[in-house]
Amino acid sequence: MGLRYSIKTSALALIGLKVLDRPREVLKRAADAGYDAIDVSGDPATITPKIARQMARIAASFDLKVSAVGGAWGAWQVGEERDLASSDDAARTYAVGYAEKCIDLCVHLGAPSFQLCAAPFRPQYPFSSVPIDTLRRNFVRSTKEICRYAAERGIDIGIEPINRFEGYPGFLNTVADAVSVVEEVGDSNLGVMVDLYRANIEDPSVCSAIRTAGTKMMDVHLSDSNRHAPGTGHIDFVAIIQTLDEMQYQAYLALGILPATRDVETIRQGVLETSLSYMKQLERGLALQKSVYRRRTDLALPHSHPDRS
Ligand SMILES: [Mn+2]
Repeated sequence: MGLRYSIKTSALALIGLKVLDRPREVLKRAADAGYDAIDVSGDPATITPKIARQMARIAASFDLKVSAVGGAWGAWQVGEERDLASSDDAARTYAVGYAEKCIDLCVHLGAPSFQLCAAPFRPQYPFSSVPIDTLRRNFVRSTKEICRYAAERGIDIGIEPINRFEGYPGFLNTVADAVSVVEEVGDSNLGVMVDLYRANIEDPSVCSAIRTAGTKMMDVHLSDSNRHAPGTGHIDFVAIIQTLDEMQYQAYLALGILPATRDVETIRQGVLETSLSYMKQLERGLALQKSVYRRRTDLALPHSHPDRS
């Protein structure tokens, strides 16, 4: 089926491969590991247009595309408030401005899409201090502004639902929430990014999250239930690959592991060795199943059983 794989630059940084410090060496390592693309962390304050264009050129020299720019929305990532759902209009506008700078970064990098989240500055668990309707109204307004800016530059926007611990409990936690916001905004350049680790926490099942996103799905963010390498947790990747195959999914699976362990050697293996080989072995397994069952139209593939969805 030939899925395409991208690697987040933030995952490479976990093992000391910082793309801004040593772009040629780091991008070569990503290409040698078998990735098709990189997913660049949204840091427009550091990645100037010149640096971005240079990064894209070096990536292209190794046959790597730039699949997306990922938003740094969490306060832990940047230490400042970037809250698209804020009722403080100055704070909300500041977050929209950050998104616009990241959209410019997409243009310089040749990345087709940028990712949005609704992330409060302070944790809200277990209940949001702001009514859900208010959060939604603010977020929809921000998203409309961002989509307009992005459309003028040929960039797509993907909303990534996040769990109650990182986001707002009750708002934009599930893929169904994200799809309903996409439908309300109604812009054609707006879709959903499905993060498997996060969908595993809040959605009915990871495969149902993927099906719910359907044709609105942009990239899939790849990690297991423990946010470590695929195969180390309890997400059913056979069922996921089969679901993506049935949907004729064309975009990327972007590896974004962030395990609790700080053991650099196991993270290195996950980033550079095991994740891709594991996924590609499962793809080969599915191809074998399909060839066995091709002539037996009376039989469903083993993993098509409804219990697996
Ligand atoms: Mn993600």
